[in-house]
Amino acid sequence: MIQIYILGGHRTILHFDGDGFSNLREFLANTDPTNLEDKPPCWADYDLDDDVDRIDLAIFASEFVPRDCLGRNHCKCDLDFDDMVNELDVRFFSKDYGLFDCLRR
Ligand SMILES: [Ca+2]
Ligand SMILES: [Ca+2]
Ligand SMILES: [Ca+2]
Repeated sequence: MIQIYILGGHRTILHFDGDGFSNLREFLANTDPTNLEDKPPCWADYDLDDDVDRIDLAIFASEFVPRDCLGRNHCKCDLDFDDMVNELDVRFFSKDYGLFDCLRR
């Protein structure tokens, strides 16, 4: 959570171009937060079946516990790469939930 403030302050959780994704998400995905057409790819398609559905939710829920994701405990649901699956990852996951055609994004 501390990294969020270092990366750009409170405004990084906002989104300015209206594409529905936060500036932090666009920063992490290397997409343009001022371009409505440039959107981050699906991150939460954990089972790689081209959508983000209840199966991905079950995978997310299995990792959503306070634990260290470093080393052998790698967590695929740590979407912001802060070595924890926490509330910020929930925010990212919830934005992806219901997306389909993930392989074409
Ligand atoms: Ca954008
Ligand atoms: Ca999926
Ligand atoms: Ca995380």
